[in-house]
Amino acid sequence: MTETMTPDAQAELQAEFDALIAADQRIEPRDWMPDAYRRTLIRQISQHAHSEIIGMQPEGNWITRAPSLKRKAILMAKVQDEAGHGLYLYAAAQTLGIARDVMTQQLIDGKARYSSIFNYPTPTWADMGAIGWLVDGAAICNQVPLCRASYGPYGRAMVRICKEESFHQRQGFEILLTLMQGSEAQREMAQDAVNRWYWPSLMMFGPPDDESPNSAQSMAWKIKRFSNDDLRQRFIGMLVPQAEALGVTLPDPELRWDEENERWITSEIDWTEFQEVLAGRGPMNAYRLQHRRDAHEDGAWVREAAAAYAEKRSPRERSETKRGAESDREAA
Ligand code: BYC
Repeated sequence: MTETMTPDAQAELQAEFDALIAADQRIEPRDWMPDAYRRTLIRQISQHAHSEIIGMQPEGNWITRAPSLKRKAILMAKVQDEAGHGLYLYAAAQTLGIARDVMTQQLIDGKARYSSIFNYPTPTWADMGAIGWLVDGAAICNQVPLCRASYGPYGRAMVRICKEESFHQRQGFEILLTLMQGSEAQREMAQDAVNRWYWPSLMMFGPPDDESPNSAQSMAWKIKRFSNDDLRQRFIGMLVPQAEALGVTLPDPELRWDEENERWITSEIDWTEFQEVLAGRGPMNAYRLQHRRDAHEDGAWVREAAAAYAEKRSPRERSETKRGAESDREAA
């Protein structure tokens, strides 16, 4: 549409868009938006959706082995929440004109990114605690500002997601607290999990600011509100007192507060490891993708059956379902 417009009409639309962003108003799916803004949102939201879906795997690994019925019920509910987050996010991306099938195909073909953090293994029960505390904790830090993202459907999806993430973070903290109050072996298991997840959780915020090609533009468009390094700093500040309360040690001997510059000093993050994971060479990349592909293939009959069922229903039944869905939306 943009290509066939006169330069004046295009400039007017761009000015309206710029004014909405400057006034901190929301851009909605019906509004005109620059192609690059649309592409950036599709990139970020689809990556985020894929992260939630792949992120079900490391914890899914422990559902059958949770130490009690209560722990199992909580873990199942958490993993289901993650599926739900993936669905809201795919739906938000769809409002930008990309089909769900296309995004799914990009993921299973190994052409889409998803968060680096989910390419690490979960060998012990304490990993469930460390994921909740550190991974969901980092997610909250990163995602609370996204509730104010300039694109309406993304910001609104994030509000609900953040509420659930904060519950997830507390359940992880509580798993670690229980282990830390247990036997020597349990305390060691908790500390070992924290040692393994701490650095990858810091990498979740993305590369350092001076190596982050997308940050400046995403911040100008008010999609991102804070830089990768600022959020990482905020996250460390959140962890330090919580680690103390838990009785675990954060595995960084250099970690200290620099009073003068009001920043946390840390050891250098191993960015080579991060790049290796992004290139598909992390400890679990191949496994995670294969597992997702297998699940997609195993689920083919469900998709076919749902499509055949929808096809078989009379036009009247179909329009009733549609009317019902519309009134549900209005009620919401
Ligand atoms: N992993 O210019 P930059 C969850 C890529 S799931 C992989 O800074 P941007 C949960 C980046 O995409 C939560 N790739 O990018 C689920 C870019 O590559 P492309 C997941 C990364 O977009 C289950 C390149 O590096 N959260 O909470 O400005 C259980 C340069 O980076 C990563 C989200 O998705 C990474 N860690 O900033 C438990 C949050 N970091 O696309 C919990 C939404 C960077 O140019 N996303 N890259 O090829 C964001 O906030 C931003 O996209 C990022 C990156 C901060 C991640």
